[in-house]
Amino acid sequence: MAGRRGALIVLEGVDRAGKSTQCRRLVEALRAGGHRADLLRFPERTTEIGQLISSYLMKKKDLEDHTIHLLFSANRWEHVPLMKEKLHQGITLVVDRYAFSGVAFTSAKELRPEEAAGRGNFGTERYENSSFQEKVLQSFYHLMKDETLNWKTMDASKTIEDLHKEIKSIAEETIQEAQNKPLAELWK
Ligand code: ADP
Ligand code: FDM
Ligand code: MG
Repeated sequence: MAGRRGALIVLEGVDRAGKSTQCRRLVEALRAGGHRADLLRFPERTTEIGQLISSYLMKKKDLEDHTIHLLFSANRWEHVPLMKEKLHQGITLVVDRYAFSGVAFTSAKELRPEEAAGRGNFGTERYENSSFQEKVLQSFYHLMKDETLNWKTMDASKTIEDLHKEIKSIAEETIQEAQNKPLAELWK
C-alpha cells in the first residue's frame, strides 16, 4: 500500500517579500514538529544550468529572453525526479519560488518590450527595480485566479514571527490534506 505522501508548499512573491526567511523558518518548525521536510529553491544555482542562470542574474552574462526562460524551466525539470521521489517518500517540500516566478518574471518582461532588459540599476541583480517588480506582482495576481492551485495570500508587511505562525499553520493543514491525495501534475 502506498504510504502518505509529502506536500508541495511553494512560496512566491516579489523580491524582498520575505520568502527565503519564511521558507527556512517553516522547514525548521515542521522538522521540530516531527514532520519530514526539505527546503528547495529555484533557481537552484549549484547545477551547470543553475550557474548559467546565476551569471545571467548577476549581469555577468547576457542571454536572449526565450533562452533564459527555458533555462529556468530546465532548472526545475532537472529536479523533478528527485522532487517526486521525496514527495512519494512522505517528505514535504518547501520551495522558495517555482514555476509561478517563471511565468510572472518572463511575462513582466514581455509587458515592457520598449525597455531594455536589466536597465534599472536599483538592485545588484537583474530584475531588481521597482517598476519591474510591480509588473511581476500584477502577473502573480493573474496567476492566483487559478483556483485549482490552493493559493493562500500573505500580508508580507506583518512581522517575521506573525507570518511564520500563519504560514506554519497553513502548511500543517496542507500536509494533512495532501497526504491521501495522489500526486498531480503541475506545469513547470
Ligand atoms: P526574499 O527571499 O523574498 O527576497 P528575504 O527573506 O531574503 O526575502 O528577506 C529580505 C530582507 O527582509 C531580509 O533582510 C529579511 O531579514 C527582511 N525581512 C524578511 N521578512 C521580513 C518581515 N516580515 N518584516 C521585516 N523585514 C523582513
Ligand atoms: N526568476 C526565478 C525568474 O525570472 N524565473 C524563474 O523561473 C525563477 C524561478 O530569478 F529575480 C527570477 C526571480 C528573481 C531571481 O532570485 C532569483 P532569488 O533571490 O534567488 O529568489
Ligand atoms: Mg530569497
